[in-house]
Amino acid sequence: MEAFDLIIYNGVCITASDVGAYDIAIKGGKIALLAPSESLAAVDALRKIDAEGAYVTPGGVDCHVHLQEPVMFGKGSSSDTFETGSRSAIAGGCTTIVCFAPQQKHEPSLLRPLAEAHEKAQGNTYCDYGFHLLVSNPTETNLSELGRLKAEGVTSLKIYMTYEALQLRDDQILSVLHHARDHHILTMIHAENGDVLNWLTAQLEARKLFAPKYHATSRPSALEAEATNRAIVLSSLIANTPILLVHISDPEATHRIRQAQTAGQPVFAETCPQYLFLTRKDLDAPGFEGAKYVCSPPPRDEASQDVIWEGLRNGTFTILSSDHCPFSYNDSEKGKKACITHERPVGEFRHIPNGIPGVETRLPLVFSANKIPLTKFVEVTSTNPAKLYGLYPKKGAMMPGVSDADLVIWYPDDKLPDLTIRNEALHHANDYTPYEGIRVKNWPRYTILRGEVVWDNREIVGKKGYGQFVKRETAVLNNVWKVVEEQGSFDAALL
Ligand code: DUC
Ligand code: ZN
Ligand code: ZN
Repeated sequence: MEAFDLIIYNGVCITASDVGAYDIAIKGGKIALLAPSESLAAVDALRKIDAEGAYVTPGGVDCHVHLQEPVMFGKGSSSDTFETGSRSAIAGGCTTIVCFAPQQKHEPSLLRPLAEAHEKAQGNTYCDYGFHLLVSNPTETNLSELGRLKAEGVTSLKIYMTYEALQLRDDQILSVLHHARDHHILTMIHAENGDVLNWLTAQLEARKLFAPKYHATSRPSALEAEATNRAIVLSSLIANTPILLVHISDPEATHRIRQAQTAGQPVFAETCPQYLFLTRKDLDAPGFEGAKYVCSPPPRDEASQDVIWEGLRNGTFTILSSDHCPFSYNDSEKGKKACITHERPVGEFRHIPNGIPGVETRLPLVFSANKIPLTKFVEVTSTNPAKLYGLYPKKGAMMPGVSDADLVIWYPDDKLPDLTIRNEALHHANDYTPYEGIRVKNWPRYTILRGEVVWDNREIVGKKGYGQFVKRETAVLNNVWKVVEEQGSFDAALL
């Protein structure tokens, strides 16, 4: 019998802390061994892959993915199912996604949305997956279910400060943070001031300004900065409760987050490729085309992109996720064009479904940009998400005997295929990508999930249903929950 299932030799491994030439042996879906380069080339294995000098990284971990959710973000519903979204993930080197189990405003339970999300995903995914609970009805009864959620491997939840279907008041936010703290559950916060944006939207509409570009006008930076600051202040009242501010786009918000981190508050932050590669000028495309870039918060300007890159380099941003939330452009029933009517040929920006696809392009775009060191690239796209969401070191690492054999082998420089992003070459169900025509410098050549090659030279070879639900533990990043245990309670903080 062969000693190993798979050996990858002649590669250069990159982790969040190191770059080095190592061969990798895989057995039973786990990393079994790392050994000096070429030392395993002659060892028996069921399969061997010559990395030909290319980089090998841990599989991508994308913890912000919307799939098969009800209508919540404008008029429209997602074009991707768990099947197509997770297929797109592996084609872009992502081996684990964490999606949302959305609670509707009227729902009297958190466990039911979780059961429904399981039903949709079970047997349908190409990559491993987990769930965050999206909490929109935070009654005491509902929040008393957090302990059950945690036991089921759901150790994070998301709340919103905007969207009619989801927006919480400040007192509700405090209740969520308080309960989440007791159960060591991480709270993700979508920080935009919903009341202000509703008012601005009404002002724009009164002036008959309906085109897609006014989406950005209705959601100015100040609105994100204010809500970010409010979220930080509210969380400071619930001592040591960690929060994660998701999809940050704005320099002022970034600055406020950095300030809180410097003061020792357990504030984490996420950004996304749309705030590094798109700007609000994209929303200004002729006619209705700008709708292809409508997401929230909206892309800002070039100067903001520089601040966001800087925030990745200096550690303000803990993770970089896709916020994959695709709506087809030409679909006039449930896509972007659902808001076009006879009277409004450029649609109505308030109804354009908010969201863009990105789970497949996230790693190639950021890997290629040359703006952060490769170790930082691995840290923010794989290792830190795994640590923050309780997946580490099973995911996001290459620890022999411990980590799942989830890996990406990139192309060696002399074997690069055509690397211009084209929607027709992507694997989601969406009819466009906002990154059409961008040339990237590399792309995952092989994606390996628990020792199985699932993406091989531009071909999906994995099987639907191979993806497994991953029960998550609590966050280990910065020892956040240890601090909560050691430094006392909510009541002590008030006194
Ligand atoms: N932002 C988006 O663009 N889409 C989904 C939800 C969100 O917060
Ligand atoms: Zn959000
Ligand atoms: Zn989102």
